[in-house]
Amino acid sequence: MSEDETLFERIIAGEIPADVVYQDDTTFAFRDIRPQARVHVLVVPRKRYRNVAELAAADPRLLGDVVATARKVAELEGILESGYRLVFNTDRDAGQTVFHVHAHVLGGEPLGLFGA
Ligand code: DGP
Repeated sequence: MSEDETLFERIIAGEIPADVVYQDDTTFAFRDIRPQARVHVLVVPRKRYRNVAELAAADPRLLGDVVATARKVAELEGILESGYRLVFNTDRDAGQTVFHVHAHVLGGEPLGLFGA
């Protein structure tokens, strides 16, 4: 198992410091170390799946927990009304670098259109 594969597990365990925004029984949310927007929080399930495709196939309820936690983060960050973007980078072409599924919660400012 590579360092990247265990990184978020070590953050969840408190072995690597992180700016934790929210946590509950199944999910964990902390600020991205390289923010791409004024608000940039990562939401991960405590249980590790490689990416959102594996999570969706294996445990759709847990995927629902991740999306619900993203909403909670938006509420806590005061961006529920202004809006936010959820991104799951999935494998090579999407540029996924940490292979513990995570949702990027991005907002707090107008976000450019992507894919254009
Ligand atoms: P992705 O490209 O979707 O796999 O995004 C991984 C994100 O993880 C990237 O935006 C930077 C973030 N990241 C990497 N290492 C750390 C770390 O040690 N702490 C925190 N808080 N974020 C990290």
